[in-house]
Amino acid sequence: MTTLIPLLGDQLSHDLSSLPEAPEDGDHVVLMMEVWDEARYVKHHPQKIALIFSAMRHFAAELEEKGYRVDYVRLDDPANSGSLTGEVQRACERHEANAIRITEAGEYRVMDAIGEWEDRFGLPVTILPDTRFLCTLDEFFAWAQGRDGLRMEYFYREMRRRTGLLMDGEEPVEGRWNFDKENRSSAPDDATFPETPRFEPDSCTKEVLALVEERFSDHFGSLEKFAWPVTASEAAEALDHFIACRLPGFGATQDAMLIGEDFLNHALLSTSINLGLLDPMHCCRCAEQAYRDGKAPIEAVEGFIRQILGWREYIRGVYWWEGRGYGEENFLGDDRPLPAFYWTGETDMLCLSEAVRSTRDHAYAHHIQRLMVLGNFAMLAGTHPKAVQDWFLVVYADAYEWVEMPNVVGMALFADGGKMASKPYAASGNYINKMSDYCPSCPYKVSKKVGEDACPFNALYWHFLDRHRDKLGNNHRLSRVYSTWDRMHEARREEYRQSAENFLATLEPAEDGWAR
Ligand code: FAD
Ligand code: DLZ
Ligand code: SF4
Repeated sequence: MTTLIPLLGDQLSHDLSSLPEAPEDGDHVVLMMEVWDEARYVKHHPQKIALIFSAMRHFAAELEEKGYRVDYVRLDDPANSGSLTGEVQRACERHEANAIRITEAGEYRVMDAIGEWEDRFGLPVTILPDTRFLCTLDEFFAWAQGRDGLRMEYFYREMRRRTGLLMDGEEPVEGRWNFDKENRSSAPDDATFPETPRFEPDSCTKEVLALVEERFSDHFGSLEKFAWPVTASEAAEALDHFIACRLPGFGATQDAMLIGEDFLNHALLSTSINLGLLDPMHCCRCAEQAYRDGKAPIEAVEGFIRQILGWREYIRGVYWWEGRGYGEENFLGDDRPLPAFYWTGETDMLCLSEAVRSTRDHAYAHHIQRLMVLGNFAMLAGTHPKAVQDWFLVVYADAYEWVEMPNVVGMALFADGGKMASKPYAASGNYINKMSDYCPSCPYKVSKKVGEDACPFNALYWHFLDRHRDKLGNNHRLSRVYSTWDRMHEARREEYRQSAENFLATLEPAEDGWAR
């Protein structure tokens, strides 16, 4: 009785629910497959494909070393059918499997494929929950049931209580749940940041890099600076380095942006956590320990833990709670194609060209660049949510639909009409100027509100609020900005409208073929 255990590219955890605890527990074969369909359903950044393939190959070797039977299908295997279903079918025949066991996939698309296997192959298929999250889907659904808005802050408090993280008995440590106010400073111009560890490619990764270079050279992004952790031990090293060197400054510079500083004090751990190389609870516990040992301040540690225990779990819950239709939402009725510069980086707006450059070089941009520069601009310009989703899914090494899509739809674009955020994350150039050192070096003038050389964010901000007044006008969190707008002379308002429209007319749409 052979059980086939297909293990997906983002399921690289030794305690995965589908894996037997010990290799000798029953007759089974673990199937891992590099397939064209997964590598190409969107045109992922080459670093993302290389990261996944290299991490898969390293993980397969670790399983074999522990004594598991592993069947690993490489992308360039001439018999490779190119799809997960095709490879599972071939493996069932090769190993005369009587049953299939798999841990649930992270997204609807792959779950749909798995759902067909039982009928297709005439074998029992057991789908086990993914236990690598800190909140089960049933727990999340119970929390979400009957609520009007799904506010992350309340979910997060419940998770703190449930896990005991940063709790003194029933109370949050230092008497507060959230230290965000302390985490909104801009980075001083002379700030220095510790080097992030680079994980130099070993021979396995080099082989993968050559494969990816050859097969995916038409994708957006460069492979040159590839330095991601590809094993659990490298990921553990990255975590230790972050806790010791960057966590203490994490809070203070969390929302800051600086020219040429692509990482600041960010953790760079999302790729490892999402692949399963790092356990999210372990990350939180290590950060908490640093606080308890007096090595990192509460605002840094609370901020970091909130990202993982709060945001990450909440985003995943929203993805499954809202259902597949969530990706179709378009509350603001936006229909503009994605501007070409998201792919080419060719724009004079320095904040945007810097964010695209970092994205191209590292398959990474930090949160505030994603939300307040790239996302904010896409929303202010009225870009179609599907085009924005495709871009975010393609370009980041940590992007999987379950995490990318709610972040784009609910957080960046307000395309869900406020299920996640109580107001749009819309900002003018003033915010970017406050949080970064970009504006003095930008050809646009952030202090100018309208006209050809004015910072485009300024007029776009008002244009956005004005054109969506029917949908946003009664949002009480926007009442002050709408009063400001109403107090302006009509001639001034018209200048803003005209300036924004003149700018929008200059935006070149992206050519087809970059994302799919
Ligand atoms: P840090 O800033 O150091 O944060 C620590 C950890 O917290 C991250 O590693 C991550 O695991 C978690 N985290 C923080 N914020 C979020 C969040 N909003 N959602 C989920 N986890 C979070 N994150 C992804 O993992 N994949 C994506 O595809 C993705 N797409 C995004 C798209 C948009 C429009 C926005 C606004 C955010 C997106 N994020 C995504 C969330 C966040 O930007 C990244 O997790 C973060 O930038 C990763 O870098 P880091 O590890 O240095 O994170
Ligand atoms: C993202 C990805 C890529 C690029 N390639 C593979 C692959 O070749 N084989 C595989 O098993 N998984 C891959 N993945 C990850 C899957 O797409 C992932 O399991 C789904 O996105 C669900 O989160
Ligand atoms: Fe960005 Fe405007 Fe500042 Fe230029 S002036 S960097 S466009 S915010």
